[in-house]
Amino acid sequence: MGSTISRIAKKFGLLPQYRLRILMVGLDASGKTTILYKLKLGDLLKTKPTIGFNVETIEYRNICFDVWDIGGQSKIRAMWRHYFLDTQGIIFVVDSSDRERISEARNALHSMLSDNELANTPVLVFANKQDLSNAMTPTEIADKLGLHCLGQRPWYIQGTSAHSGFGLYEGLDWLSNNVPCKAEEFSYCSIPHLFSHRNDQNEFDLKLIEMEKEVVIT
Ligand SMILES: Nc1nc2c(ncn2[C@@H]2O[C@H](COP(=O)(O)OP(=O)(O)O)[C@@H](O)[C@H]2O)c(=O)[nH]1
Ligand SMILES: [Mg+2]
Repeated sequence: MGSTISRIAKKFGLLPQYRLRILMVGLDASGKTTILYKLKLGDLLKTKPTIGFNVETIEYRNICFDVWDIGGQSKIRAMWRHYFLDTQGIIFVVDSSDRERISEARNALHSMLSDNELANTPVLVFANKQDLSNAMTPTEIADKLGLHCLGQRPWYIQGTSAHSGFGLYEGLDWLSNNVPCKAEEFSYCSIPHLFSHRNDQNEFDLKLIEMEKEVVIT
């Protein structure tokens, strides 16, 4: 039944054909949540530091991007690895104006990519906040993050401004062309299945939410 509906929907171009599980990470205040809701709503939201995660499905060019925006404060960064399973693409967000923490961003990126679960997973870097006058260029950020040392792993850096939306869809274009996806990955876009990726996901997510009580937001 499901596959018949899928075939009919596909034929008439009614529903997205693929869904991709994308993890969006980066240091706190790099702009992840702003990007997520700019893509989702086309609008700017006033954000507060993300404790735990936000997840939204973004439909673009016949693809459903399930984007998990995971909090980036140092205490929460240790938890990123719990989300790696089944991840097909990574968006790593950098605040291009934050020269002081670019080496911290580099360390966070390389430490994450050393995890076996993410071997060969394509990495899209959003060099965000390009609207700020003191922003580093994407080329400069690529050097400072050591992207040229990533070997065979597909990577791409895109200058963005989450405020204006500049560059965001160009980045998704690159991801959609570089994430290996198979025809059988076709499915409908609905949020509930997101929690079926792993049995202990709910339990783990609850732990993250619990952390709200512990983490001091500065
Ligand atoms: N100027 C500028 N500010 C941005 C941009 N993206 C995010 N911000 C601001 O950066 C701050 C942190 O953004 P947020 O999305 O909460 O960062 P997160 O911690 O990575 O989720 C907020 O005040 C945003 O309005 C951008 O492209 N340009
Ligand atoms: Mg956030």
